[in-house]
Amino acid sequence: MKTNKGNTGKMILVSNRLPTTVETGPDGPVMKPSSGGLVTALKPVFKARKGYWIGWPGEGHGDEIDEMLAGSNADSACQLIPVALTPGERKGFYTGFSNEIVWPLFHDLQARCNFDPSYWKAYVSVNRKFAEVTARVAGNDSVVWVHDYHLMLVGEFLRGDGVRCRLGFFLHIPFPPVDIFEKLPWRTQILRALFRFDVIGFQTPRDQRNFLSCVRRFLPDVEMQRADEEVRAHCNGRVTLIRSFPIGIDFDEFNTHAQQPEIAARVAEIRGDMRGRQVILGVDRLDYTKGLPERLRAFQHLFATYKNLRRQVSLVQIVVPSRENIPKYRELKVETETLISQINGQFGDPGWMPIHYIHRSVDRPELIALYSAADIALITPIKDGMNLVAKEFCASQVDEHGVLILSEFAGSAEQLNNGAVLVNPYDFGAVAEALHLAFRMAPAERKQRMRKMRRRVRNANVFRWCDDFCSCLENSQGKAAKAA
Ligand code: GDG
Repeated sequence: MKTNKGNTGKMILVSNRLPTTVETGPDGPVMKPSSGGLVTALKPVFKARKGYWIGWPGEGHGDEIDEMLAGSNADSACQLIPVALTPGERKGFYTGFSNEIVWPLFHDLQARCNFDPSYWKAYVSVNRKFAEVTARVAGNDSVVWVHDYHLMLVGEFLRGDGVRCRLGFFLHIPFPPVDIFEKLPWRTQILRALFRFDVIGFQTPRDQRNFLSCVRRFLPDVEMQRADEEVRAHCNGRVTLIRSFPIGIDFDEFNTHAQQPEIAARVAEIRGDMRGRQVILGVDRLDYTKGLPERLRAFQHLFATYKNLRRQVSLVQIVVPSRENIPKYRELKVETETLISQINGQFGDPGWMPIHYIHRSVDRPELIALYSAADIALITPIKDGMNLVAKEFCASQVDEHGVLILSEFAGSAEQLNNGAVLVNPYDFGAVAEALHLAFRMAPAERKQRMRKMRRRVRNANVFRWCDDFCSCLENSQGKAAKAA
C-alpha cells in the first residue's frame, strides 16, 4: 500500500462514524449531525486543528455520499473521507463484534456478550478497510489518531501496509479487569495489535491499570517500565507509551451559550412550567450501561420513603434513541418505558407528573437550557468511560445552583469528586438518600461544590486533552526510533 507523501504534518482522525451521517429521509438522503460522546468531543478539536476525518458516512450509495460530502468539504478546511460499508459488513463489524461483544465486555457485562465467530471475521476485514483508506491519505509526517473500540486492529494493518508515521489510539470506553477480559476469545490478537500504535490512551488510571494487568497475563514477552503516570512497553522492537488522558469538553462553548439571553429566557420558561418544583435532570443515550432502570427504581424508592418530596420534585429524563437494531436495546426501551409509566401511575396526579420523559435528541440550545435550569443532575451509569453529560452540566451551571449526583463508576467521578455527591447506582436506597440530601442542600454549599467542579472542567478541557495526547504522540516517535 502506497502512502501519500504530499500530506505532511496533517492530523488524521479515524473513527467508526464521521461527524455527519447520511440518512434516508422521505425525500431521499439527508445529512444529519452524528450523535454520541465521541463526536461531541472530537468536533471542536477537529475544527481547531484541521486535517482529515475518516469514518463511516451512514446509509446511501457511493456516488450520493461522495456528492454530499464534497459539498460539506468545499466549505471547510477539514476534509471528511468516507469508508463505505455494505449492510453485511456493518452488521458483523458494528452491530456484532463492536456492540454485542466489545461494548458489553468492556463495561463488565460479560453475560450480555454474543461471541459469534463470524463477527470476528467481519471486524478484521472492516478494520483492514479503514486502514486502507487511511493509508491513502497518510504521509510520513502525518499524525494518525485512531479512536475507540471499533478500530483496535487498524494500527496493525497500517504498519503492515508500510505506514511509518506516528499512530495513536484512544479508547473512549473503560478497559475491563483481567478476569473479564480473559473471556474474549480473540484477547491475544487484540492486545498484540494495539502494540503497533505509538501511544495508547485510556480515560482513567484504573483503565490503564486493567490494561497493564492483561498485558502481563497474556503477553509475557512485553517489557514494561513505569515513569510517573506513563508506562513504556517494549514489544517487537517498538516502544508504546501507555497513559491515561481523561477527556474533557469545550467548556467555553457551554458556559458562553448558557449566558445568552435566549437561553436565559428558555431557562425561566422551564422553571415556570415546573411551578417552583426542583428539576432533576437525566440525559442519556438509551443504553444499558447508563443505568436507567436502576435510576428509576431509586426514584420510586425516593417517593416511597420520603412522601414529603412528592409534588416537590420532577425528573426530566431525556433518552436519546441508540442502536435500535440490537435486541437488548429494544428490550431496554420496553423496560424503561414500563417503569416510567408505573411510577407516573403510582405517584402522579392531575397537577404533577413525577417523570417527564423525552425520547428523542433535543437540540443543543434546549440541552444547555435544561442543564442550566436543573437543580439536580442525576447521572448514574453502572459503568462509563468518562460521561461528558456530567461535565456539560457543570459548564452550563453559570449561576452555580445545581447539585451533581454522579455514579462512582463513571470515569468523570475521578475528576468531579471534589464537588459531586458520589453514589453506587446499584444501591437504590443510597441514590434515594443522595436525592434527598441534594434536595435539601443549602445554596451556599451548592455554590461551593459547583464552583470547584466548574474550575476543574474548565481547566481539563477538550483542547488540553488533545494537546496532551498529541504531544505525547510526538515525543513517542523518538523513543520508538531509538528502540528500533
Ligand atoms: C462515549 C463513552 C465517553 C445526549 N443527549 C443529547 C445530546 N447528547 C450528547 C451529550 C454528550 C453526548 O451526547 C453523550 O456523551 P457521553 O460521554 O455521556 O456518552 P457516550 O455517547 O456513551 O460516549 C463515554 C465519551 O464517549 C467521550 O469519550 O465520555 O464514556 O461511552 O456530549 O451532550 N446532544 C444533543 N441532544 C441530546 O438530546 N444535542
